[in-house]
Amino acid sequence: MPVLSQEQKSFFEKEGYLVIENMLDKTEVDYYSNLYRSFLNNSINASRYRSDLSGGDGKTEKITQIMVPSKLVPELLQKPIHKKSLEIAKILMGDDIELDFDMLINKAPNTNTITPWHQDAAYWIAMPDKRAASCWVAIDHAYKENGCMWYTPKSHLSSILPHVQTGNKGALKCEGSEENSVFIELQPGSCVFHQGGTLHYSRGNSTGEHRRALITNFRPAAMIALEREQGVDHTGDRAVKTKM
Ligand SMILES: O=C(O)CCC(=O)C(=O)O
Repeated sequence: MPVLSQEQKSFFEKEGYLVIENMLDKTEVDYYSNLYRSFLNNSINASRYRSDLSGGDGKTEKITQIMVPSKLVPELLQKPIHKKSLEIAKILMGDDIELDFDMLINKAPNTNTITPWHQDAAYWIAMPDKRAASCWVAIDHAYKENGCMWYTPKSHLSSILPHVQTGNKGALKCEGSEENSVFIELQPGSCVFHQGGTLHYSRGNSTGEHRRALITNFRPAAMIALEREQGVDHTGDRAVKTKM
């Protein structure tokens, strides 16, 4: 059972993000690394949930996004990332918090393609209860040169900025800058939680290795029910759903 200090909880509330080192041990990271390889090389057929977040030309996949991997491999739900990140999310946001969706995001070697500045809430329908967080777990060492995450502290305390869609059905984008932000380098198996309103981005991958992350996303059970009533299960096209 993960334990968080009061300091960690208030940091998450005030700054909008929180790093948790070593959530997984080496054997656990190896399990995800092998499974991830099967997703990327199509031994697991995820074609209906797979797209290029870069909104590129369709020839070279630069930023692979595979939604809801646990629908295709349900055993994931019983594995350490899902179990531990849910426990931490409940500690951070309350006992009514549940998993909404999960996803894989990989930056392929030498693709040099940023994930634009955005707030996740812009992707979602407006919900009366705004509590929401993602847990971004590094499967590979994540550092500046391969596209680790950058966050703008306290940005979740302001409202949602105007977002536009990039490329061909690509990622959403708003104004943001590295200048007033922090970068979070992570060892494999470490993770960072961020809130639904926290402004974030990552640089492109200019290295010769993959930069793989598995992300779990959480919100109140009642808000997940509201989304499902409206047909939202995070497998549809990317679009701006919440405007300022
Ligand atoms: O992995 C990335 O580059 C972007 C991830 C992201 O935007 C997210 O997890 O909300």
